[in-house]
Amino acid sequence: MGGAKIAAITASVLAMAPLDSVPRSAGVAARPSAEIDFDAGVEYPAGNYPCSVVVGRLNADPIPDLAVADYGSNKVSVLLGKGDGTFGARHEFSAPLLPYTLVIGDLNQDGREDLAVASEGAGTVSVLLGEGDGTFGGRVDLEGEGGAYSIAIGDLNGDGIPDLVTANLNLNRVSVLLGRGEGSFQVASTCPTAHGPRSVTIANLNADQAPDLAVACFNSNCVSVLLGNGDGTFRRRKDYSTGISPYSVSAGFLDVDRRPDLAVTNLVSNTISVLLGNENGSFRGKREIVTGRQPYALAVVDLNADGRADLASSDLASSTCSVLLGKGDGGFRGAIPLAVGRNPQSVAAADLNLDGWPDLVTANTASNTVTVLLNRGGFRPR
Ligand SMILES: [Ca+2]
Ligand SMILES: [Ca+2]
Ligand SMILES: [Ca+2]
Ligand SMILES: [Ca+2]
Repeated sequence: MGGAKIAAITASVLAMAPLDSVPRSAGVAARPSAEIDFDAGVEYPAGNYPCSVVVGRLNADPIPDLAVADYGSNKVSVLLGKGDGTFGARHEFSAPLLPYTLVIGDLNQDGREDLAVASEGAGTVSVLLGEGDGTFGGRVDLEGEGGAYSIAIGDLNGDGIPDLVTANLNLNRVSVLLGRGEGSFQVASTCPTAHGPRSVTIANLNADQAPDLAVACFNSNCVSVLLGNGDGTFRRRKDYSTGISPYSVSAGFLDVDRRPDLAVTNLVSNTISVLLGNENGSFRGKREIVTGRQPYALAVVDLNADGRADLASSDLASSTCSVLLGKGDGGFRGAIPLAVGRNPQSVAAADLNLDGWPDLVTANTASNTVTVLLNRGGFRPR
């Protein structure tokens, strides 16, 4: 169905609103299309220049919470969910200089979620051990290689303990940190990538059981794919062409063949490159999907419950979150822009109010906020 898309919601409404200490509604209906149905975005204060937002369960209840890397204030902000899609007051925890991205996982195997933060300025990865009540105790700064802009979490060597991998922008490689299980890590290996690795994701891209890596390489307009050996080491990379200035990469099933595909945001092209996966972990058939301006990050998620993965991008220059509904064949419908705070750099998808519909949250670097977009669902799969 080729339903007409309504024009972009103006972000200027948000841009002119004063920043205050209480959450506020964007005041515009974020419902530009009958194809999706979202409430207007609600903004919550974060720290200074929030670069990255992730969702996890940081206290004892089953309600999703938010953790934010506040690049400009050298903090991590935690906002605990209330269960209805709203969030409580922000709590700050210390991070090293210029925290850029973060991940959530139980790093010390005590049943409580922890944080791992990649700090650009300090060149370290820091572990903040969770107390299980939404607070974090000791911070452990791991020896890093420097320039770690992006971090991903997963069990890379199959021992059941979460491991970390960082994309080290200026060194043109990724570093693998294998977890020991008590919250400490050893730098196990480094692997060369193409020039300018900005973002790394962990996914099983071929038919074996070993996790693989995909790395968006900003300066060489490609994604480097490193197939895993299952022991924390990786084979020599293969590069696949993207649009111009690829920033973030995510994996997901974007067509029907159940082989993982890749989606990559391109800052200069204002597109997402879709690369369809082959069974052996190689990729084919690059398509360019138009987003808002300067898409930094993206999420792969089925927003309209039709069984087909959709995409959501955080478009920095247009201050939108673009929703791109999947057709199930690797193609996508036209971008539906949702208004968020100013200059969003990060987006995450999760069911924040536990109604069964995935919601979206962005981290907005210029308004020092996160925007929560609740998915009202209600439409019917076609
Ligand atoms: Ca823990
Ligand atoms: Ca492991
Ligand atoms: Ca869908
Ligand atoms: Ca929901």
